[in-house]
Amino acid sequence: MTTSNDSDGDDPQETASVTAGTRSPIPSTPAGYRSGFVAVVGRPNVGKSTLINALVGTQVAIASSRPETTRKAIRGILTTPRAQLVLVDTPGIHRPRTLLGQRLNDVVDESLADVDEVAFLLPADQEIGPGDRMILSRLRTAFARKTKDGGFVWRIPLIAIVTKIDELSRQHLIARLLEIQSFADFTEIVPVSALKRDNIDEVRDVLIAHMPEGPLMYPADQLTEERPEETIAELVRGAFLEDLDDELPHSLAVVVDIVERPDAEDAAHGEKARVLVSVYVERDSQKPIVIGHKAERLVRVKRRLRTPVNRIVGMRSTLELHVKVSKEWQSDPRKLDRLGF
Ligand SMILES: Nc1nc2c(ncn2[C@@H]2O[C@H](COP(=O)(O)OP(=O)(O)OP(=O)(O)O)[C@@H](O)[C@H]2O)c(=O)[nH]1
Ligand SMILES: [Mg+2]
Repeated sequence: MTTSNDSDGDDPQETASVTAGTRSPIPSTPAGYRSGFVAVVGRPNVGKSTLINALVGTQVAIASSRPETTRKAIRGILTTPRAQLVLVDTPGIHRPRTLLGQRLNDVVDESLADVDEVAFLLPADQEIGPGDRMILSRLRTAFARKTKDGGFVWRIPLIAIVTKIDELSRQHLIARLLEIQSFADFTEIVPVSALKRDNIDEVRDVLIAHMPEGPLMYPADQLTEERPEETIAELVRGAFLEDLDDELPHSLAVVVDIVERPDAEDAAHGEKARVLVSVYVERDSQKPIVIGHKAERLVRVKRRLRTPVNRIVGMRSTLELHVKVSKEWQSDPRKLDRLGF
């Protein structure tokens, strides 16, 4: 076990901040500026969070190889000299099996209200399936108007983004693009590989081109709309997702209980902020797995998160992880409420 160098960030560089506490003022908006909200929707695991992170240029949303990673409508903010896009990450749309799944679907419905544009993600390496047809019909209900001849017109632009194009050959990609073109009357279709950063700029430009004119809503250096507590909770959950295998990740819920900053004088004497985090599992038997042999998993997660947590808090911080059991929280409405779902 390596416990050395777990000293919670002694490098002052680590506190250099892009997301730290103080925000710049919002400057006046240039003429012709475009701005608005983009809902990013699609089946679980199609690459929504990965694409948003690639567009924003930093990790605002956690991504993992497991379906149903995203549980909250995280908003990533992309600001360019021409436009500001607020990218609303959504949980993958699926048929719910648990109360948690049902609430995740409600999150999607809420995040669809009031957007200016929809990005519908379809993976290049899979055929269009019933999940995609269900999403399309929900989008029609929310965003389409019936025409006299029985067809539909979209009230807002619907952009198809074909993800994971690194997974297949050019020839197969062309066939997939044609299939997607006949699937729905998309405003535009853009292929991308977020993983290889292939065509990211094109995705950005297409999303901007279809945005209405509007003012800057956030300072140019703000990358997410989450409170620091929420961002840290997601980072902690993401670190455990990476570190754990199999079913356990679905049982995890993370809440930041408090971020305690020292006053100016104590901070000047080198006192760190304290970040108290509760990590909930569903059963007693899961607790030792999350903690790890001789607490090595906790140590590993803390070490991995030291720099990002320091950045978010805006100063050197001690991350305290407390693993607790909240029996069957995924199907208990009161517990779901308390955990913020
Ligand atoms: N090959 C390849 N894999 C990708 C690409 N984009 C995302 N992935 C992988 O696909 C998996 C799912 O990515 P996420 O971004 O978490 O997907 P999501 O749509 O947000 O998933 P949910 O939140 O569960 O709905 C991860 O293992 C990613 O690394 C890509 O461009 N190419
Ligand atoms: Mg996601």
